[in-house]
Amino acid sequence: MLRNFSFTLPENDKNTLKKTVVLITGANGQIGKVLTSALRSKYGYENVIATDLTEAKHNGPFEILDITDKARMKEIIKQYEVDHIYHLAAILSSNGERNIHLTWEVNLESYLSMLDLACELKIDRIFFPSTIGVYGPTTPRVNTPQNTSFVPSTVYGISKLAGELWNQYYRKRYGLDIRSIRYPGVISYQSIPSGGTTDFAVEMFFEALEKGHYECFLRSDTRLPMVYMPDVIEGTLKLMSADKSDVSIACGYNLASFSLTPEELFHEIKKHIPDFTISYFPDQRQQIADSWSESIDDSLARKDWGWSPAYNMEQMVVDMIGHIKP
Ligand code: VAH
Repeated sequence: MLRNFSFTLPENDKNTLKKTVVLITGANGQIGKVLTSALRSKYGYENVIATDLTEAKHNGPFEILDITDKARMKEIIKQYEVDHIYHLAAILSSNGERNIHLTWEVNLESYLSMLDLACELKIDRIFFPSTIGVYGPTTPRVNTPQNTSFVPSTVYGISKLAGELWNQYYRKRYGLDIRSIRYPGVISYQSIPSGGTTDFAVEMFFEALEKGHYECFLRSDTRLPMVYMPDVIEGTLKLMSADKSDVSIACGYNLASFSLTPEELFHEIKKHIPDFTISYFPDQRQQIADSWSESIDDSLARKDWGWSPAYNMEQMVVDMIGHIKP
């Protein structure tokens, strides 16, 4: 005979049954778009709340959020009972120079408000994307160490470096679990980035296929570190799921994959599109690129949480063309 019984879960078990809810800001951006769908595959569509300034097509919950609006940010975090935040909203290096005060407000002040909310609302984990933009003219350009001289020359770099320092401070003083990566230039086929200095490496593919010619805004021999989007996603999720005890720093981890010059990328693309031509008209972005490094020592990321990129430049080019061509 079946017996009727009921039981109440102890408080701890209830907590383990709660699904992780993730909030992502800047979800319409180059990384945001791809990361949102990766997070949705991992945590379930309804558990990832995408936010940005304007509505875009998203398969799951979406909220309009201007990150300078702290009250709205708090409302959304409370409404969805958010556990993890990926704070991708930012103004990039080239656009940042056009409005330095807005860039500081968006990239730094809004982030500080978010850190305060994270303490108040007990957010479990935060991801803060930093950048090779924190490097500057005094930073060694080759094999840039994790800890070295940082005197960034753009407001983007200054705001990201300050963000990294606040990460360390909030981790030490309030115990916040903040994780961060210094992304190199990110190459992807899902969208064409704008407002950055490394954008040429994506634009070149689209122009090669659409027009057969690309006019590059950097000098042909400007060597910069790059990473392909699948590795960005893999690495970011790996860092965010690493054991807290393995994450030794809250400022940005140096991250490297491959480095390239516009000329090298051009020749690699030309192997697949033989009629492709290029011309060079360096603009003000050249100065920014010259202040960054050309290769990076990422041994700490490899040691702490197992960073290991899968794509080299040749494999990335084949994959990019395969996706854009159709
Ligand atoms: C920019 N893509 O060019 C960004 C990036 C590596 C630099 O943060 O501004």
